[in-house]
Amino acid sequence: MTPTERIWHNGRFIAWDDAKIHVLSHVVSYGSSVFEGLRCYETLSGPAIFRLREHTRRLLDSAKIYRIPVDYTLDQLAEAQIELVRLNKLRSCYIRPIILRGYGGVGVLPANNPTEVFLACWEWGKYLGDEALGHGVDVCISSWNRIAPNTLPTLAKAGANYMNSQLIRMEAHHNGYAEGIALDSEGRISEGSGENIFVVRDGKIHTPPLGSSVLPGITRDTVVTLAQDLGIPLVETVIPREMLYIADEVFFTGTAAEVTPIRSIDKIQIGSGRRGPITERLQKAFFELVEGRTPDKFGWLTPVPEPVGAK
Ligand code: PPE
Repeated sequence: MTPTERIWHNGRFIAWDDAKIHVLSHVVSYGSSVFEGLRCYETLSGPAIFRLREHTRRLLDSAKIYRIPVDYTLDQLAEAQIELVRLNKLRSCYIRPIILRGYGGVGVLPANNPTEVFLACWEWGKYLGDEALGHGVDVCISSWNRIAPNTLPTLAKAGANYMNSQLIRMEAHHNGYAEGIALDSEGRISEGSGENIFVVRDGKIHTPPLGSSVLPGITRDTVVTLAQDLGIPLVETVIPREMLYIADEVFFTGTAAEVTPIRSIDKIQIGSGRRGPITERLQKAFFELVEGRTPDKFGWLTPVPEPVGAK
């Protein structure tokens, strides 16, 4: 990762190297953080942040679920992210907002632990490897289940949830797979360690509902909307594990992973073993939109003004 110049902290811009917290901050012992991940794309008319309001809303929703008080409004945080990208003079980047419980009292019950808000960004390339988008990835079903209902809330994008994601991702990596797919506590398909999942059979797309312990992905919502727009039938439904093996196409969605085809699961070839036609259509629609090559008819792109000092 190449550091950028500035990080936003509690209302002001500070140097990258100064964005630090005390080791006894509540978040370090107890995992009390919520965060986001957004991409800013270089479009034909300059840099633009994709679905800024939806991501910022989910950030505040995550904080609300965990009773973390936040002093900033959605508008203020959105504005700060635009300014962050502009100040760092980036054409395209990944933005990582983080809200955490800071240094103060000790103990699980947060007492006098101030909320710290950070917004950082950096250049981030392809998530599951350079070949992933075109050729697809080889993945496995994880031996780790996704977090069960009434344990940790999966509608919150909380730091602590990613201990579960780490187990899934590390196991997959150690066994030579690009990613792992987790089942929920009922044994139904949930999601990847950092992506939502879509399954295509006989021209119809299926994706697990929010009740299957998934993160309500913004890219998931994007693909649902694009499928509707293209007239491709899509249902949100509980999906049994074996449906993956007999699918015509399976793909992941996520801010980092974008729309990534899956070519094998547990060494069983999916469909033709290559990116399928529906995946390709959705991928094309997705990239045309985020790169500003088609009209932004859903109002999902927030332009970032020219960087300071630009010619
Ligand atoms: N599920 C999980 C568990 C998840 O972490 C992500 C995003 C998604 C689904 C897709 O959500 P969305 O980005 O809103 O479409 N994972 C982020 C974290 C990646 C990381 O390694 O850090 C991301 O894609 O930015």
